[in-house]
Amino acid sequence: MDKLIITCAISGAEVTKTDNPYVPYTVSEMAEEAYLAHQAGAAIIHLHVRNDDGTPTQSKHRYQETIDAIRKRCPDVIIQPSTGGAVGMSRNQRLEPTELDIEMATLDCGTLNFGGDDIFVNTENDIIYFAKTLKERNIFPELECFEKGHIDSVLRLHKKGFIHAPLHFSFVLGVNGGMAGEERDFHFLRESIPKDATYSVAGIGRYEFPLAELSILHGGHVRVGLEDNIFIEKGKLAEGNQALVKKVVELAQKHGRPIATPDEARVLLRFKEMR
Ligand code: KMH
Ligand code: ZN
Repeated sequence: MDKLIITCAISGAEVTKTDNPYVPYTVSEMAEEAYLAHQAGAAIIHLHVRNDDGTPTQSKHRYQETIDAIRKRCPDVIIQPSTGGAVGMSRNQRLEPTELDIEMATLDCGTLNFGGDDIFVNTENDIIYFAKTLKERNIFPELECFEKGHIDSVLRLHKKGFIHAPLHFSFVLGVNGGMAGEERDFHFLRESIPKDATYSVAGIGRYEFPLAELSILHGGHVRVGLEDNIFIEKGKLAEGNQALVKKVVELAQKHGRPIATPDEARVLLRFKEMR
């Protein structure tokens, strides 16, 4: 089995310090959380940025400041800005960080309810537009799929030439409005993608570690972080992103799966083969 690529989603756009005081807002908090996660074994930092008051922003200036601060602390880590942003943001707002010198970003592959009255909108034209923009800017997309229909959309758009190989999926499971993260859901999704595609799994809330372990066992990769889950165990808040990454590393050790460095992750995901 390949080495395990761990992504840490350090901040997200929705979770707040009221939920967990370790959620980073400021540039220096972001850099510290990214550094600690990387030290523990994260090869990729999935990044949303915030204003100092915690409100989400897709400002390319704020991303640049944050990326510079992270690169100062851990120059080799892969930084993966979000193009999902927060619910309600426009296409152009969401794409702002792709104007920067980055090697990877998310590409959200379908619309879904997002709890309460929220809808996370990703129309087919949005997906095509985002895919085209990332391709033109030579940015490697991680294909965020919140349910099986999103995978089907990716495969159709790939066939039509809008989404290009190498295909690297992220199954984000357990969002209120998306697919749950039970074991059968995981198997259904991993069996639905092409044999030469890679995938990572992000379990929301209580699904985080059970899905991480399944993915470790079946050759997939793993995303954890305060964006997805604020607890280290039932009822106990995680004391930062590092604790969540460490727990995945322990699971990987238990199952004999070594951890990939950022450079090994670049090779495993085939960054150089973008075509
Ligand atoms: N914050 C969510 C609305 C992504 O980063 O690409 C979208 C999200 C997905 O987190
Ligand atoms: Zn995100």
